Amino acid sequence: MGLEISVGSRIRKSPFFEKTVEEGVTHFSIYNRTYMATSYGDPIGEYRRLVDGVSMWDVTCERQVALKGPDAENLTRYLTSRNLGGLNIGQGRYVPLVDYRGTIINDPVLLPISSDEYWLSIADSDILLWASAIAGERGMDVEVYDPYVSPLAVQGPKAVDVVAPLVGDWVRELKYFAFRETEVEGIPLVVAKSGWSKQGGYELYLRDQTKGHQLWDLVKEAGQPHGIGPGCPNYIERLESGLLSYGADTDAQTNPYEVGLGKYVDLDREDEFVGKQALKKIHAEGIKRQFVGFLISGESIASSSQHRWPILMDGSQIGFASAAAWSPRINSNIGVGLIETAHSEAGIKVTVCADAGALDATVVKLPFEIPE
Ligand code: THG
Repeated sequence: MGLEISVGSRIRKSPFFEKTVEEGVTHFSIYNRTYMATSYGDPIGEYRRLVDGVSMWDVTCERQVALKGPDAENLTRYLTSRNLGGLNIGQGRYVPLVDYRGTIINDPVLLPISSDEYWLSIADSDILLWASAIAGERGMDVEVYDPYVSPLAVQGPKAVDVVAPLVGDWVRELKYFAFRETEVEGIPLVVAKSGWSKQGGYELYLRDQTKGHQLWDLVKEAGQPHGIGPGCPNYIERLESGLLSYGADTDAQTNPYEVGLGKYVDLDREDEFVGKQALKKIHAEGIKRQFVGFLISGESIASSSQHRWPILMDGSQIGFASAAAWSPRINSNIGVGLIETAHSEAGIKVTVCADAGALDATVVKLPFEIPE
């Protein structure tokens, strides 16, 4: 049955949208009310390109929420459980956000643009509404808005050899999550060492939405000698690397401790932040679920399914798998998911109720071990 989703004007199109279509994109998802390319029809080829070479992908859906004004820094600190210490302009950080119940509501990358301007580069939930409501209720002197900036990711071991000739050799020295504002052939960019893969690479944040095609072509051309090709936030590589996918791996009860983000919670901070009291309680009581990996038996399974797969132990459900796929490097099916802490130790045998039937699986720690 050829079910299709209509492409209309109420969902945002990226400035690279036509380029992705020209490159042969076959699937989109919707993320932050934006079309997000998720496949070019060749999952293993796209994976290989990322792991062995270089891939470029459109993450316009990772919207920026700009906080600007005298209280921008106060608001930033109040919104996240992380202790930001001395914030350095030009040095980004991963800053999970929780609500007043201590539940994760987003896991943005923070970009301190200047002393009175901070961007939250967000995952899939409405942080603009959240941040502007909190700022308004607290009477803070800060503007909260979408600055219309669209990231283009260049990822893979050869990404540096594509981006350095284009932008400058200084990108070779950038620390992880560090960034700088620059221009390439008149295109205003923020260039960051970041991206949702563990293969290394950069994100080029496009600041002029009329120049998407031009930027796409420049990157593609610079990447030709290195075999660059189009890709998407990669389903298989992120599983292997144990990168969290907010909204896929998390549910309406997930707290940071369950999914390995406890290191971004500082309960000893003297200042208040959203969720502090709830997180103290959760921490004192101990977590009931844990985010783990699964090595899953059987023939190669297609990338996951439309639903979460129940995980059983001795016939009772102990959690769910939120994503699963064949891993070419591990040479096995793998998955990730949240299961009861009591049964989350590495080596425990479980059953994954996949679409195609019950599969034997073993619990492993994240990230997966990748053989050389
Ligand atoms: N790009 C941009 N914004 C984003 C994402 C992105 N916002 C939402 C989402 N993706 C954020 N999620 C992550 C999760 C992990 C990492 C990056 C984005 C990551 N983590 C490293 C790790 O786990 O090893 C480093 C963590 C650290 O140093 O603290 O890279 O893709 N623009």
